[in-house]
Amino acid sequence: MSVVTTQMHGDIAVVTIDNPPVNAASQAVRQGLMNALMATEKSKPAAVVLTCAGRTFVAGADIREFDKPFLEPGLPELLNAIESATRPWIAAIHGTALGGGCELALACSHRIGAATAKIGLPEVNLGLIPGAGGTVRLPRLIDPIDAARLAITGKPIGAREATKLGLFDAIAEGDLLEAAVELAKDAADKPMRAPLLTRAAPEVDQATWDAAISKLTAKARGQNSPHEAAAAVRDALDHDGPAALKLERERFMRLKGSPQSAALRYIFFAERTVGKSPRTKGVAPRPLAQIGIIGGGTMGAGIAAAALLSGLKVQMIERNQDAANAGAARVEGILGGSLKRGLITEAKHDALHANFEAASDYAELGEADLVIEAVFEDMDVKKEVFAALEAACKPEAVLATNTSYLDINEIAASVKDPSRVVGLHFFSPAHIMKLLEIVVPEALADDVLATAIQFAKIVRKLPVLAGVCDGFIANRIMSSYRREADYLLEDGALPYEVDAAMRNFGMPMGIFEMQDLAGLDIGWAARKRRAATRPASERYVDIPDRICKQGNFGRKTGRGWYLYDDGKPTRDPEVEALIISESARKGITRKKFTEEELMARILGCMQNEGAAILSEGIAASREDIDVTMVNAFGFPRWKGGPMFMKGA
Ligand code: T1G
Repeated sequence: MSVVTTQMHGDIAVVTIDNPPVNAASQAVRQGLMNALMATEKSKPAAVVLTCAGRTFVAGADIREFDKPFLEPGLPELLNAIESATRPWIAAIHGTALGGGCELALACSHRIGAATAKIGLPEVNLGLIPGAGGTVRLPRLIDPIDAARLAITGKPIGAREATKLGLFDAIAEGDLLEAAVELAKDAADKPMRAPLLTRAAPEVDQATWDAAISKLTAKARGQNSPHEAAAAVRDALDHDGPAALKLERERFMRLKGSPQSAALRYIFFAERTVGKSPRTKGVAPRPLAQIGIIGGGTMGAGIAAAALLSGLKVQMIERNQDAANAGAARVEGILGGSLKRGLITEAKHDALHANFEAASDYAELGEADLVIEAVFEDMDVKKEVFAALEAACKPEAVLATNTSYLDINEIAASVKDPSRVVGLHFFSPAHIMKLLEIVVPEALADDVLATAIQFAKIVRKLPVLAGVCDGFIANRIMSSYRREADYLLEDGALPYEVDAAMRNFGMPMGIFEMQDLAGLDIGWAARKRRAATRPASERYVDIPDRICKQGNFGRKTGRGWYLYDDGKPTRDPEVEALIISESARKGITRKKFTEEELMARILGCMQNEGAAILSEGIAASREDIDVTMVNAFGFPRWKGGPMFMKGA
């Protein structure tokens, strides 16, 4: 059955694309559209409505075709043909018209959106720029600075903004198709609009342009595509349509062959392959309506907010009512922030509160389907909590721990039915960070695993399955990164050099800055906890302990690895003297490292730890590791992840 069909609605031809799941502009879709265009050019309907079946208008070119041989008709050729049609073409947009979908809509003479429709040019997220006229047609339809914003940020806009900017002609009040047919009839009675490609581009003075572009590309860090998108739109302003189209295509093809685009396309699909397990095929998850959270601290409140914002009912339990009230206040702080930023309405904010209660009696949890503990990171405390949960909750309730390194097999063994215990490791702030490590203990039941994965979907988290070990995937790799950075200090580097190297590599901040932010006392407590089991043969760097013993824990004490006189990190000569004296005390001749050497040492240790994680079966694939590192610690997406960089 063709993925493109045409029906007549009176004298309006309605062309429908039906290519699930997102109507990507595959070769079959492009060929189907070309055939529909040829046919309607012959049959001469009054006008044509272009619509899509399923959940969304065309969400882009088919990314899966990028690494395959090119297949005619190409999207640019098809869009030029549609734009030259002798009758009006009306794009009826619902869902998300993205990338090639937005460009297809631009090739049409009119555009009408459902009220909930979104439209954008997210190609930069794949290391690309629009490759079928988006950077040329858009600035000829809307303000060029707004056109540049869509191309550079990759962020879609809603129907209201699209209409305000002139990208949509209208928003459908009722049924989208009916409204589109009415618009088509109206357009049929009017002179044809001049194709965008034939229109002169507006003038934008260089100073205004430069100021806008530097703001829009400020967050690009080491990613090239936002800058390339800016240059492509500038080309569109400086050349006529056809010439600009040629320049855009050349730029697109160059980027499509770039390592950054390969990495970004890899991580795009990697994020859609993780969180699946053969164990849960055909296994129904348990019900998930009522969630219990034990602990109202930062993590507990963040998890509660994430669950509330996803429509779940939440009960927070703390050790007494004062602590419960404090936890509730933290949850309100988050929800109030969402309200202030316009992310939720007043009504939604109030409805969320109606779904939330904070108490101190475990007996309140009798109806909870899933309870997540986020209490103090101490095994005895956790076991007490699980014993209380076992007594209070219904037997089919799933019991989860948010521990970031304790042995979940041991926690599970402390209850009668260990098959109901799973790890749900959130990253702080839990209502914002996308990654959720689902830690799989040995005794876990398949339907409990399915329930954990379903929970991740409901709270819109990115689930990665991890085996039980110290630190699971994320913190285990970061611990190896931290150890290697300490070794580098003894071997000759200074904190600011290591941090500068890793910032230039693309990390959001250096490891020493990060530790100062989190508090050096956290790592110190972990090292003391592991002291008894640390292999005597393991190289141990005393420098961080020496800093902690002086009571210097980072930002919160005004100094740690760095000094924080006015809140900004500056080099601390006493720390650097301590580092140099430690090398001498250990008889190490310090050496000067280049930035590349520092990056290589750290990337190498991440890759070695990742290889061990794979060989131990803690992670099932390199995608699990790369998705974790990109989403938990800001490993540069445009590099794909430490394991992608290592090669297949
Ligand atoms: N091509 C192929 N498959 C795609 C796809 C695409 N463009 N977009 C999504 N999928 C698959 C995805 O892999 C998953 O597959 C399923 O659809 C559901 O996706 C010429 C060159 C549209 C907002 O960058 O942002 O056009 O796992 O899980 O959360 O200038 O998908 O089910 O087998 O993400 O509801 C530009 C990318 C392409 C949009 C839906 N377009 N997609 O999100 O579902 S380049 C994009 C998304 C381009 C032109 C250039 C999201 C979504 P499976 P999902 P979702």
